[in-house]
This record gives sequence, structure tokens and C-alpha cells, in this order.
Amino acid sequence: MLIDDVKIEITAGHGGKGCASFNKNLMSLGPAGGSGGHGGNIIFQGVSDLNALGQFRYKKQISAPNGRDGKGQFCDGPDGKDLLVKIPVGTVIHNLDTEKDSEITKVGQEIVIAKGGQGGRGNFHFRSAKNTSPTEFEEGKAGEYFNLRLELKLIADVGFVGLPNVGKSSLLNEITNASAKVANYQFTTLEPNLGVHYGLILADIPGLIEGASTGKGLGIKFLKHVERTKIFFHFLSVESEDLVKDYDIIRKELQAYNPILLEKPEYIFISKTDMVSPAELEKKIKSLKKLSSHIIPISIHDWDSLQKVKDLLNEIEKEK
Ligand SMILES: Nc1nc2c(ncn2[C@@H]2O[C@H](COP(=O)(O)OP(=O)(O)OP(=O)(O)O)[C@@H](O)[C@H]2O)c(=O)[nH]1
Ligand SMILES: [Mg+2]
Repeated sequence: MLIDDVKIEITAGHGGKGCASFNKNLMSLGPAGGSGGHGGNIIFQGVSDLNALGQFRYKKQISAPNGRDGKGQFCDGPDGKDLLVKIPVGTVIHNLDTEKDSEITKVGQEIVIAKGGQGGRGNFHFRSAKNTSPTEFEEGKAGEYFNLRLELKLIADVGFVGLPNVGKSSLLNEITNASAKVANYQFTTLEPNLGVHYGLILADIPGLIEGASTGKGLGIKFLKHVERTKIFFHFLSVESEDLVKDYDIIRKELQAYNPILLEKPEYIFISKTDMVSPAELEKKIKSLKKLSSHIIPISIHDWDSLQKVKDLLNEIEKEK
């Protein structure tokens, strides 16, 4: 199960306490209390693993180690280690307390989400000409505490949309490194799949059916993953009796989710062309003329058609 929306609580490390103590060396008496170490920060780091939010399925609270207390004989407490948390690229981090959002957009990007508390000063730092034997020291400061909502919104360049069983996953598997499950029934794919074609990320978005926007089937929860997709590949199966109707169903669901989706450039594919005669295919393509003058026929059993898809992707990448 893809975890793509989760609430967690995070606590950065608290600062260690400063120490009040005096030098045990009789030759140089005086304050010698060390300072507390700083608390560890909580740092989010972008990774390509889409399932990285799965770590929060059961564990909803994370904290970084505290700084240790200072000790006598000028011993400062060690700092708490920073906690590095791996987060999938495309995660929007909503801070529910400050109402500020930040976002991980690149692999390797690091954001300090909660700062560790400062360590308190030991009495050594309070010595002065007036007071050579201070007994003052500070407590460490608390680490930052926040409630966060982590929402994964894939940043794919191309989103594959279409009714179930039209061959979206099959094409993704053919032209990328993906190994999505493929089968001759609806809803084979239950979660978005990603594939990479050179510099482009392609996302196969399952579950769009008539009424998805009102919660039917898998619903439209996966559409948030195409909100930021630049281009759609819209798949229509040659097996269908009424391609225009199929097309309209998907467009309606996209619109119900967010009308902006309809403004994105799209390419219309007619899939499984090997299943009909060339004359039949021609007829079907003609039936789509009012949608677009440029319909792309594909079949995973037709090498030339796959090559054309790859050429198109190369062009899209060049423009990117
Ligand atoms: N003959 C033929 N069959 C195809 C082609 N592409 C896909 N199929 C078959 O069509 C069926 C559905 O393909 P999928 O790739 O699972 O379709 P999907 O759109 O991902 O379906 P869901 O995951 O259910 O939304 C499978 O049995 C595929 O083998 C094609 O070009 N030609
Ligand atoms: Mg599929």
C-alpha cells in the first residue's frame, strides 16, 4: 500500500544542561562547569523511493537525540546527532502548527524541519572580573516540536490516463524500466506506477472510471499525482465501441478533480491496434477526428509504434 498522506509528530533534540562545578586542580581554582550539547536537528532528505513514507505507517512520532549535559572539568556535553529522515521527492511538508509549507523536489535535497535546542552554558562561561566564582548555569533549550502532514504529490513529466484495461501499464513496461502488473481485467493496477525514460518520469495513474470523482472504485485520490504533471498521454482502447464516450468520461473526471487539468497538453493514443484490421482501425481513428487530428496508434506488439512513442518522449524531453 502506497502511503502518500500521513500525519506525524516530530521533536528535535533538547539541549543539554550546563554544569556548575569548580576546578578540582588546587593550583587554579575557579568555575569549570562545561556547557550542554545542542539537541539534534530533524532533517528531511529527498529520495527517489516512492514508498519512503511507508516508514510512518505505524510510527507516527519521531525525535532526534538530545544533547548531553555538560560536566565538570570543562567537559562540554556532546551534541545530539541530527536525525536524517528519507522522504520521497514530491512530498509537500505541511507544518500544521506554523501553517508553513515546504517541499522536497530533488533527490538529495535536505531541509532542516525542526531545529535542536541550544545547550545551556556551564558556569565557566559566567565568570567575570566581578564574579570569579559564579554558580550560575543554564538549562538546555527545548528542541522544536511540530505536527506535520506529509503529502506525496508525484512530480511526473507525463501522466498516463485512461479507463481501466486500456494498456497503460503495458506501455509503461515496454518503454521504461517499470515492471507494473499487467492483466486482462479492470483495476489490475491499484497504485500509481512510475517509470523513467531517460530524463523523463512517466506515471501510470490507475482507477479512473465514470464516477471516480464521487468516490467510485479507487476514486480520484491518485489524481493529486497528476496535478503537477506537465503532459497527459490519454489511452483509448481500440476494443471499445465508443471511443469518444470513453474519452469524455475521463475528461469529466479530470475536470471534477481540478479544471486546470484540462488545460494541460495531451496526446491521444489508440491502443491495442493489433486487435483489429487496418480498415477497422482507420474507422476508429476517424471517429476521433473531432477530438484531435493527431491520434497516435500503438500496440505493444508493434515495434514501430513503440519507437514512435519513444521518439515523442525524446522530443518532450528536449523541450523540457
Ligand atoms: N493485443 C494487445 N493486448 C494488449 C496491448 N496492450 C495491453 N494489452 C493487454 O491488455 C490488458 C490490460 O493491459 P494493462 O496494461 O494491464 O492495462 P491498464 O490500463 O494498466 O489496466 P488497469 O491497471 O486495470 O487500469 C492486458 O491483458 C494486456 O496484456 C496491446 O497493445 N495489444
Ligand atoms: Mg495497469
